[in-house]
Amino acid sequence: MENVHKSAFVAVVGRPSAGKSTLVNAICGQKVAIVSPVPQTTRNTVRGIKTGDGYQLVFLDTPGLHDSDKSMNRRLRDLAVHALRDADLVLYVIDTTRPPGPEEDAIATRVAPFASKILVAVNKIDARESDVPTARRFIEERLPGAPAFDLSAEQGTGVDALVAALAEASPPGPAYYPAEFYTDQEPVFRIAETIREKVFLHTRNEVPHAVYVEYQSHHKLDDGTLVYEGDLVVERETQKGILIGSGGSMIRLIREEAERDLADIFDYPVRLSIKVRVQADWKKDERILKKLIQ
Ligand SMILES: Nc1nc2c(ncn2[C@@H]2O[C@H](COP(=O)(O)OP(=O)(O)OP(=O)(O)O)[C@@H](O)[C@H]2O)c(=O)[nH]1
Ligand SMILES: [Mg+2]
Repeated sequence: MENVHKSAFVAVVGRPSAGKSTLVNAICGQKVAIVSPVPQTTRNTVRGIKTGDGYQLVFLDTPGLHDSDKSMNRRLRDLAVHALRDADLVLYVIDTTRPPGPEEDAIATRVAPFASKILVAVNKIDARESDVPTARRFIEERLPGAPAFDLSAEQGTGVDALVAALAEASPPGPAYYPAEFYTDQEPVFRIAETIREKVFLHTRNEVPHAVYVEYQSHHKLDDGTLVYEGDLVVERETQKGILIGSGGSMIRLIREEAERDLADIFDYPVRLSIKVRVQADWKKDERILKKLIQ
């Protein structure tokens, strides 16, 4: 039976900023999901695919679990909770640079019913503030016996051992995607996400959370360049001012950095045309949230 092909959908869960997206990128060997120091960077269930010898793992990178009853947060949480329920395996990412506390406690309670399919990534062991024994004690208390792997998603240390254990724990099953796939995201979604990542990296306070990218159109030029037009939608005029920057410096920085990253992601150049637009209270508009968060 050793040669049976195995596969699993793996829900990646954990508190905001635990390093879930960084870990999925490290495992898949490509930038599948955007990463930033700002909690709640991920707003969708992003799929990353890892195909190895005799196995395929499909990772569902979810928004950080966060208890708040704002409409947007409720939707983000629902995504993670559904992924948890439907997945074959759960990869619970713990950030060793922050003491567990009430947020981690709430997550441990939420994942406990799925204990039999949980593996734990004990992340950020490279960081100076990392406290592995405390994280290990927490896991032993809340999820006794769950396999746990010390690793640094950022540096890639310990990631192979985790992948081997996930492959081993997977049930027999087919490859769902061709071997060369590392994500199933549409190009226009990846472009919007890359733009949003730059906003998260270059703005502060409430601004990153006030932004979404609205796709308008795209077309290809004769030389193969893809031209993408989209709006950066914000909630207030002051945020619009910040995103444009003095003399347009901020929007230029966002555009140029995003174009540079996209040149690595795709095998054709991408040119971005981005406008900044105000739409007050978009976060309370269920229609927009439904479209954005899925
Ligand atoms: N030192 C260190 N930093 C890390 C590691 N993994 C992730 N980070 C950093 O932690 C921050 C959050 O990483 P993300 O991958 O965006 O975290 P996330 O869990 O996906 O966050 P949300 O999508 O907001 O829930 C970023 O600044 C990462 O660079 C690690 O292994 N070591
Ligand atoms: Mg993320």
